[in-house]
Amino acid sequence: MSRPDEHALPPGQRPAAGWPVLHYGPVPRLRPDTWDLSIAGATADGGTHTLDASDLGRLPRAQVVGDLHCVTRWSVPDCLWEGVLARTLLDLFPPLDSVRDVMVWAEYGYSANLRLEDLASPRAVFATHCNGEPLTAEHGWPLRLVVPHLYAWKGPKWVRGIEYLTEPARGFWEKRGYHRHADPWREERYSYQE
Ligand SMILES: Nc1nc2c(c(=O)[nH]1)N[C@H]1C(S)=C(S)[C@@H](COP(=O)(O)O)O[C@H]1N2
Ligand SMILES: [Mo]
Repeated sequence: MSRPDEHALPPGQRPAAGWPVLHYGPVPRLRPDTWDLSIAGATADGGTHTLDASDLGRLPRAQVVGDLHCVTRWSVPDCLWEGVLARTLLDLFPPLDSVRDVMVWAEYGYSANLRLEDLASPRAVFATHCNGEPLTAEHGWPLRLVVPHLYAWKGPKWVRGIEYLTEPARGFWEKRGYHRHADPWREERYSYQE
């Protein structure tokens, strides 16, 4: 299929048919009464900050357009994500100046490590909606991270926490042979390329 109006995809990627659902393990059941988001680790004030759904709902919202690039070689181009910019949370609950690395945690212990600068990029968004609709459970409701300039495994679905790290660490897939940085334009797929 030719898609002349499509912007270029990273090398080795092709457009998906529709929007695939892909994750390890089961879809977690949402417990709205106990759901929260914690910002922990090496925070500037030394505290752990916990936001419940209504706290999150009061934060400024934004829309960003960005692709999903799965390392298994499908991409979903030009999704309109809506939610809270990662930048907003980093500004409200900043890390110590020395922090360079972050772990984003999700239900069932899924995690992804990111450079702080990648999470701080202007299009990194903790999304609640896509293309005008609330995320479905399968796609990460009530909150998923999207970092459009990295492979999609860096965007946990069902996010529960942001941890500021004092030294680099590896998340779920990064421990299982995937790249710690995961720039799709450089095809940073596997850890042996590091
Ligand atoms: N919690 C969690 N988030 C996850 C994953 C996972 O296994 N668990 N898989 C990642 C991978 S590899 C991809 S490609 C995208 C897929 O998102 P989608 O199912 O909304 O298309 O979710 C990412 N986020
Ligand atoms: Mo993926």
